[in-house]
Amino acid sequence: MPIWNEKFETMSRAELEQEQLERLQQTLGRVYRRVSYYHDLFNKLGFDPLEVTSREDLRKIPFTTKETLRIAYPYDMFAVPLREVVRMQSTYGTTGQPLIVGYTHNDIDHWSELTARVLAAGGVTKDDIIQISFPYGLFTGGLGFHYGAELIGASVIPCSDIAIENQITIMRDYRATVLCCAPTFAAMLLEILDEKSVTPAELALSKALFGAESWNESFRTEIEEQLDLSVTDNYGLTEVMGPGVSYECEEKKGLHVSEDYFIPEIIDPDSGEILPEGEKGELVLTTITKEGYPLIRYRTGDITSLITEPCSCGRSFIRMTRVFGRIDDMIILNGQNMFPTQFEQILTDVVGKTPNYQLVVDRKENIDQLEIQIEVSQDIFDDEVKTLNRIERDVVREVKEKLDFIPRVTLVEPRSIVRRMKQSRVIDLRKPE
Ligand code: DLL
Repeated sequence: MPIWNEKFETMSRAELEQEQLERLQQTLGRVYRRVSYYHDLFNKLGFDPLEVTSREDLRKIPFTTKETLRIAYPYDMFAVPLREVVRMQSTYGTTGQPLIVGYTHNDIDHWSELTARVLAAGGVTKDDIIQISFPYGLFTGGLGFHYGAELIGASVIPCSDIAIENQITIMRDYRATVLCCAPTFAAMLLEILDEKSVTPAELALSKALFGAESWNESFRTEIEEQLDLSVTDNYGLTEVMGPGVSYECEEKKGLHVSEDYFIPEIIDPDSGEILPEGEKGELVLTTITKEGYPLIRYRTGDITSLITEPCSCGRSFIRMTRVFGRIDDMIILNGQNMFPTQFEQILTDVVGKTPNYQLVVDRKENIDQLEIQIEVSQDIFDDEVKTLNRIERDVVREVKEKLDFIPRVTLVEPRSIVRRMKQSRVIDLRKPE
């Protein structure tokens, strides 16, 4: 698979670290001069950006949290005057107060470079026809990939606000070779292709790039087999840029972080201690090129780990493992921490493919209760009670064995659980403590 930017993506670690240091020094100077939050913070700490001589000096600065960004809403974290901002994007806003992020011309150019790397690593070339099914608008997925795809020279079909049935017609008639979307969209696509009896042979798709939500290896296998294509994962977040922070290559063994733009760290989410290499914890990112909305040691809330071992693709960037979950999505049941992805794996193993599901948490007489609602296909639903009972029993047994908790399982008909991008899998009915 061609590497989009050989010079940077395969740079020696020594050169890369030197580049990072220089970009970090510039960024720290910029935020000190232009963002009052960092100006006051550095003064309080007695931290002088001019004295930064190694990447490790970064550790002297406390983390930036989402709360800080919320307090600064709308424009107080911007590091340039609004006349230099050429685009604004916002967090999707499904929960809490949205955040606005501003980009300068240079930021947009950098962002296009970053998503071009993601697309090229997923096999996209100028000969491809790429259907971008991420929402365009304040959400960063649509426009983020659009610019990267144009930079590569692929033919873009900006397809977001069209009903999925019509997207299938477009995909087939326009001979789209690449699909760029959220895993939720892909799951719905599979269902509708099946209902309409559209076969992969009628489509020209050979690659798909999924991001914006967590998904798992079983789903990759399922979609690769059913649609006869290759799928890669990519990760990003609005506050830090949008898509383009990290991406899988053809090896599909972790996501390369574009380290010439972002410095990653992994911390213990409770203590804030930096964790040893390879340990799972919260990802913290520092932007080192951004002009409009630079962030220093931003706590992403995403759980992952870093892999420093070189990848056989030739890229020298560190890799992060698939996002295991978000700290906000962690469910605490009778004092034990669990993540939806852990349930998802169990359900996938029992049902044979990743089902649509929902975790409903409640508390009765001071004891936490969990109901797992699982959508099953119409055939299974109409099948003998024996099959339904087996699924219920197996899920209860596996959850008890793997997560040490006894849930209640309810099997529901297809399409009875909301399936929407970024929809949380957890409904917590417990009153706040
Ligand atoms: O989801 C940006 C994006 C768009 C990334 C398209 C990839 C593709 P936000 O709406 O700000 O931005 O949501 C960011 O989504 O903190 C993660 O929790 C989650 N997320 C993003 N990519 C992945 C992924 C975009 N590949 C939040 N796997 C992040 C798991 C992901 N979770």
